[in-house]
Amino acid sequence: MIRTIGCLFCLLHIAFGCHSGWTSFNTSCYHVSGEPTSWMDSMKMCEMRGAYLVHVDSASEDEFVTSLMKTHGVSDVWLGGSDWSSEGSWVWEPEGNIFQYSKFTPGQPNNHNGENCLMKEAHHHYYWNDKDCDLRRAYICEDPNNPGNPVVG
Ligand SMILES: [Ca+2]
Ligand SMILES: [Ca+2]
Repeated sequence: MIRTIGCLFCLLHIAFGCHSGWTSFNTSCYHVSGEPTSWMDSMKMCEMRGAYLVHVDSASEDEFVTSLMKTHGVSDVWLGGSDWSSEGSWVWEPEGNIFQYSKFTPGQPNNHNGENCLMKEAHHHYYWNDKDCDLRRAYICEDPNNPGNPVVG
């Protein structure tokens, strides 16, 4: 039954889906950039595309992002989380929503030398880590308005 519903969504996405270069998952479209970019510049690049640096709100979305990383051959990506405004309080930027879901590597976040930006790392089994915001890495933008999703609200 689930498989049938999934296929129905696939068909809808072919007709009304995400723009070229973007991948559909639930109510959002996602774009992977392999261009090594700082966390702040990643935020800006996503905003220029009418999106935001990806917010990972569930285990299923986290698994989807992992699959995107594998498909695009990127080992580390910036996620849109930060504890920049209040040390130890992790929020999704730019709105500042507190994490409802998180998947930090054991021992992380450790604020090593003042790390405030959220990265997902292949060499830590795709778990999360706080990292130096100035590091240049790949990033994933999320556009929450998936035109292929028939559910409104
Ligand atoms: Ca920190
Ligand atoms: Ca860290």
